[in-house]
Amino acid sequence: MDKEEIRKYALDLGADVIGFAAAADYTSERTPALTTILPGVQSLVVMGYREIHGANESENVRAGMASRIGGMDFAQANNYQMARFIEKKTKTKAAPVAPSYPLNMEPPVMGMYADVSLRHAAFAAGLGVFGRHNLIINPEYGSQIVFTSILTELPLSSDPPVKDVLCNDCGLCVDNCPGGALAEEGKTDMMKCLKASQPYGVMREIRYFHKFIGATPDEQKALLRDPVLLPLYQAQFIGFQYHCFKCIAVCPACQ
Ligand code: B12
Ligand code: SF4
Ligand code: SF4
Repeated sequence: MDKEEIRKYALDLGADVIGFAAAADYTSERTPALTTILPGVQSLVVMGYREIHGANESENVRAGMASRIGGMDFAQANNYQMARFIEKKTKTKAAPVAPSYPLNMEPPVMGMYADVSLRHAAFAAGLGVFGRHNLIINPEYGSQIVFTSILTELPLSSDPPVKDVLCNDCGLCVDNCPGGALAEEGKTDMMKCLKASQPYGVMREIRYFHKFIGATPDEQKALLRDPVLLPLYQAQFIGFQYHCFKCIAVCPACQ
């Protein structure tokens, strides 16, 4: 099976871009070795999906979030299909990796690092370069793009790297970040981003339950009507939330 057959299948599935990276060209210091996932890994197939701009740019947080949930489900299903396609056609092993979650939540990782860094995978597969927002800018679709990847045992060569400078250093991502998470160049302050982009995440839940545990029975009754409880309840079944898309929505690169 050659790259062209895989590329065609990916585009037929609905991926907007696809690239290949030899496992040796994937460098991500903070994430585990790829062999811990697939011992015989030789290459990564990386697919990219343009995001829906109207949803990401909307002031209605549910629009962006609904679009992201749909996009993740679509991308995850395609990733699974691609892994099946490769295994069936080639009789080699393939391992699809999650577009975001599940993450390793055990200490010391605690959800901070994925098993495969999809930004570094996309970079190695020639699908883009890092911008000031520490995300990958794709030459065709800019910053509003998400990635998935499949580890394979196929000896595929890396696609040519993107050589162009795509970030013009305009600073719009930094200035528009509601959490001030991008102030330091080359680093996203994770806690600041999380506070702004996932307001009903685990930290809020812990604060709520701390308050609940220390309260009198009457205060506990009142806390059951606290306006924060319903969004926390909703977050339980929706899963991780995305309430902020500013750093990608304001980026003019490749638009
Ligand atoms: C955990 C996670 C987060 C966490 C923590 C981020 C973190 N520590 O990296 C939080 C919740 C903060 C987060 C936020 C966001 N995320 Co997020 N996140 C992830 C996830 C699941 C794992 C990331 C990871 O392992 N990071 C750890 C390692 C890779 O980071 P690192 O080694 O420290 O490298 C960093 C720096 O060293 C620096 N860096 C490294 N090399 C270079 C080179 C240059 C030249 C520069 C400038 C910087 C640079 O950039 C890296 C990222 O900060 C990935 C999916 C995945 N599996 O990769 C999505 C992912 C990175 N997220 C994504 C997105 C879109 C977002 C958000 C916009 C939220 C949203 N609404 O979607 C924000 C953007 C924040 C930002 N501007 O950085 C996309 C990015 C797509 C893209 N175009 O690049 C990914 C790839 C998901 C996907 N399937 O596409 N995320
Ligand atoms: S997702 Fe929002 S809070 Fe997080 S870095 Fe981007 S702009 Fe800042
Ligand atoms: S908003 Fe401007 S500074 Fe930020 S990544 Fe895009 S082009 Fe670069």
